[in-house]
Amino acid sequence: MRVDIVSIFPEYFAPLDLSLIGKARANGTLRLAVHDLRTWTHDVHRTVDDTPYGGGPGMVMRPEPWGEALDALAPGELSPDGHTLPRLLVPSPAGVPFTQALAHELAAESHLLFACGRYEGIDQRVLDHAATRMPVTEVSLGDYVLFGGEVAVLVILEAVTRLLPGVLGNAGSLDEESHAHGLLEAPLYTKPASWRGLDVPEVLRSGDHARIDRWRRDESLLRTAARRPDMVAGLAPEALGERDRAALDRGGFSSPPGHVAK
Ligand code: JD8
Repeated sequence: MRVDIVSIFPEYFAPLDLSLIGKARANGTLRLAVHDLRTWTHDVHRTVDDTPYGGGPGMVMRPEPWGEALDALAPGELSPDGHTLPRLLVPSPAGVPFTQALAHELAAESHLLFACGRYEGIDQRVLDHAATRMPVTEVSLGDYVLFGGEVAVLVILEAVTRLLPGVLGNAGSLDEESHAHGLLEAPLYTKPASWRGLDVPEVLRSGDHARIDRWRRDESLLRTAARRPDMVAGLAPEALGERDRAALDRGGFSSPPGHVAK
């Protein structure tokens, strides 16, 4: 997969040299380039922002440097070669929520282009113009306010890169994490069996895999009901069996509507 990132803070992306993302870059799975938006300014001050039309606080990113950046990185059919039509991703608190499902969708693309806004954001015409030449998605990490899009791009790239073929070893391939089966994961333990007076739950040391599976399932259900009632409410009725409903009931949680026991 090819990835281009445009930002006024290219130094933000230094962590992408590290760990498994760094390895994916080194072995060619991920071809990543970070670009300084100011490359596409022409004035002595390398200006990228100006005051908002209509008034209001702060500054807005001017369209011209963004237009030139996108022309250079997504030139379309007229390009000399080596260029593919990218999907443009623009982090914004007004975007669609970034989810594991969207991470899977992005992992199937051949070329992603990220535009990192700062200040109050980017002039809308940049996105409107880009949308006439390539798919554009405004994406939000969640309902809290960041200073700009850089951290969102780090998060999105980490979630996407680990889905690329060959990035995770066998350990990860089967896992398909909490968000796939719709529940939070049960707690984890390792050695020693007793630590500072706290013991690993006996069931996990019993070797009884049926009991262990049932215990983990109960813990997942109770955790999810306590922390993410929205996820429990969103489960398909057939996702909860009798024993699941009994576990929730023992924990003082009511199960969402489902099949009535006969
Ligand atoms: C991009 C500028 C800051 C946004 C005024 C100052 C994502 N989940 C998320 N929260 N915030 C962002 C995000 C914030 C950004 C930019 C993403 C560019 N800002 C602005 C509008 C209100 N502040 C985000 N993804």
